Amino acid sequence: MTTQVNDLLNALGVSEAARSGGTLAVRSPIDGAQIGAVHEATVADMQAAIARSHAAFLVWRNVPAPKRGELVRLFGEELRAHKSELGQLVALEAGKVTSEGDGEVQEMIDICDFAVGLSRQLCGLTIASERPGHRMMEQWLPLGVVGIISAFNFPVAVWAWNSALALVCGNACVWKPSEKTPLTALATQALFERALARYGADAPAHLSQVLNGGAAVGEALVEHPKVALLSATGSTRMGRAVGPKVAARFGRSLLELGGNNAIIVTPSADLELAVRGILFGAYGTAGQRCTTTRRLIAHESIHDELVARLDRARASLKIGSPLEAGTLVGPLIDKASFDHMQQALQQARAEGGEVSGGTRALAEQYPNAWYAVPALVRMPAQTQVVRQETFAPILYTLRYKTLDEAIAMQNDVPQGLSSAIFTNDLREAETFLSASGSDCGIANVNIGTSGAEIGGAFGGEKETGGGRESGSDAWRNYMRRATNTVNYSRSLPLAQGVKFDV
Ligand code: UN1
Repeated sequence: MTTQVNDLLNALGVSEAARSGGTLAVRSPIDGAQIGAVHEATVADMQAAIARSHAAFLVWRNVPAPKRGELVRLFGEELRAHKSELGQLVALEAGKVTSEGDGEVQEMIDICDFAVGLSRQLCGLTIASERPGHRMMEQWLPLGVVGIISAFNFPVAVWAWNSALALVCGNACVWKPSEKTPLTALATQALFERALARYGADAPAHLSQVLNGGAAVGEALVEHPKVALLSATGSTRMGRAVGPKVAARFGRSLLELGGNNAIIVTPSADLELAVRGILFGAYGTAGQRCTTTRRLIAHESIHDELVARLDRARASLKIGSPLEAGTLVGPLIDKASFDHMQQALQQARAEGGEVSGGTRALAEQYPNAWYAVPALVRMPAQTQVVRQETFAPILYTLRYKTLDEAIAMQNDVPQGLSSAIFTNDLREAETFLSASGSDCGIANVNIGTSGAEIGGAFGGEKETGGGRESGSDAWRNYMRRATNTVNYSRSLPLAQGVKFDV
């Protein structure tokens, strides 16, 4: 495992010195083996990095946006050329199955392409002025230093959503990755630096920096007054700590926090499609996506049949090393995660749930890793445990009588990220998407809750934090809006008919 990781890091351009001899031990969730010892930044390092980043911003903001796009285009080229190496490293460090590791790098490439196009379309409005000989317009201007805190489960793609947009928008970035995935971050940084070197002299150094370290280093990023936007992905608990601190200094934050995503299946649904959508949503990535399907709300007329089919399919999912062909469910990230899963299952039983699966798997083969049999839990009602996000492969199943009841149940959780309905009834689909339907940032019909494309805005409401990243007009988060009124007449009329004649 270590040799494999070292070969990949060499190919990706991460120096031996950067990945060994440090205090942050990195373990592969595949077998628990140590695969690196990364140097940790101090709070002072973070502060110095933010100062360098601000200096880079002062230069970069004046480079025309389409020229800034050229840097992101070159970065996208590096990612294309190294897709399989970086994807493999994601598999080794985060424990994702290879196709999902590769898919994550594809997501980075896609957002780079999107950002390059955007670099010629950072448009503001022209607005009619009530005054003769006046023109009003708005401009979108670079914002400043963008701090990015990312989670282990999408160790590189979510950073790319933020940084590709932030860079074309004229900002400089400082990245604090998850302590569980520092190697993929170093590799991404190395690829970015190659792009920077190819771009040449117009780009300032320190346009994008990565600092590995613990909570104190992250906190220094959150609290620094020069960080204009702090984009954080992770648990609602983390967001509760970060959001108020950024707000207290009137900084901007973009929060992408927990989800508790449900799929409603109605009597008219294509059950075959629904089973496939629910299986990937609930158990893909071993239940460790913020968009993972955690609840199934099925109509009482089809509930038993659907749940029985799901349960059979669940039991046949191949659990194993993500590097082996055919594996669909890899390991949990660590023991703490497995323990949380067990606690949730125990609580579910106490609340009347009937649990299938959920036990430890492959313990003999991998005594230091944490594989779990995906769990399906038939719940009598949406009890407390169902209302919380447990970052593990647990699907709670619930039954409903009327669509109104199903939608109310789907919305009756603190989180509001993703949701879906499987139906062939147009009325049901449109009701679900309407103002009185799903209250989530993402609402789908006949596809699952996870695996969103980058072209749409990504994020959700309530405890999910309200942020929108990635596609659509999410770029506006990374810019400041200036409203300009230009007077090209020879008089000075005041708005609203106010007179002030001197
Ligand atoms: C996350 O889990 O933080 O929609 C992001 C999806 C992925 C992104 C998930 N494109 O599942």
